[in-house]
Amino acid sequence: MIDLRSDTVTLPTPRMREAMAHAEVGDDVYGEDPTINRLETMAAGRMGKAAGMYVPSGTMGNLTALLTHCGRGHEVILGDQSHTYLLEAGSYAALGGIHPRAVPNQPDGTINLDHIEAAIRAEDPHFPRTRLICLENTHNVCGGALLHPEYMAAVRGIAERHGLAMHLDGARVFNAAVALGVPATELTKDVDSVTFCLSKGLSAPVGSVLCGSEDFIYEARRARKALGGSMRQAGIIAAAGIVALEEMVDRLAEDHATAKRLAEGLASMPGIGLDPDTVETDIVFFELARDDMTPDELSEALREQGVLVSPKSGRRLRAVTHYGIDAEDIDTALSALRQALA
Ligand code: TLP
Repeated sequence: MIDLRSDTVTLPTPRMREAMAHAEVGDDVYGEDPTINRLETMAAGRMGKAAGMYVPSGTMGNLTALLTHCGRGHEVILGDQSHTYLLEAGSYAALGGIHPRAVPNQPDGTINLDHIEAAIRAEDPHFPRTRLICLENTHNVCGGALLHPEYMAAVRGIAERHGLAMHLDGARVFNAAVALGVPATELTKDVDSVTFCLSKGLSAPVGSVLCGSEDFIYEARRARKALGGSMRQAGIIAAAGIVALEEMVDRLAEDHATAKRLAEGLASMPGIGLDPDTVETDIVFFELARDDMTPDELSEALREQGVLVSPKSGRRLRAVTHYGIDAEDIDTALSALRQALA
């Protein structure tokens, strides 16, 4: 199978399995797992923050961040196409009483600065209190679009003027950093907290890290505990995360090149809507621009030829490249697509 459904399907590398087999472990709830401690310190360094906290998933990273920044009745401003708003089961509202203020994402993953500013609530007992602005980089549903450091700084300016905190869902922030050729810290220096995922393009089997100040992470540990996300000898899995940070970041450029190859091939096919210039990282969204076939049918026809993609809402489908997909796989996938569309 050529599995392009997501970069979450990546399997651990041989070096990861070896590191897992030999990981030194302890009880992390006592702060005594040396492998987790090492991963957290390393992750915090890569994000330019003072502290890090290992969590089982990106969803829990974002949720612990929101629960730490906001109290019940507080409001978070976030993009209406953001993963946190659309795809995290409304967890912050269900569990934290946090009110979402969804503002339209632009096709490039940003939120218009004037719209952010206009969404900030005045002090009035009728309103929830705005507390936090969340951004996503790269932006999944906006096709892996990346936010530039200048944009992050501009949003920071708004946050500071209004005394708000900023959180970044940086599930794929290393993809953005590699595509821009800048250290990830350039994209995180303006936020108070950031979650990044080890188990997407970086190929570790489990886990994300939430990073922020010492005080913030101290509080976030209580939120993680409340969610049942404090693990014990989880150094076994964190060991793969260390290998991910050491060895798997720079190679993300290969995934961006294969995504571009896929996008260019797709754009040349009649019945497919896609501008390959908009593909900046590893995610390729394309539209099935014909009525005689649904995205589900196209995806089924591809599955029969050994290629997996994800049908999404409307006429859209998503393909994501990753470790384990090379240029030859892309060419095979493209011929399968040509055949399925014929
Ligand atoms: N995204 C998954 C699915 O949930 C859609 C995927 O296949 O892309 N933030 C962003 C931007 C994400 O894309 C995801 C996962 C998460 C957070 C959540 O991470 P996990 O799956 O570890 O909870």
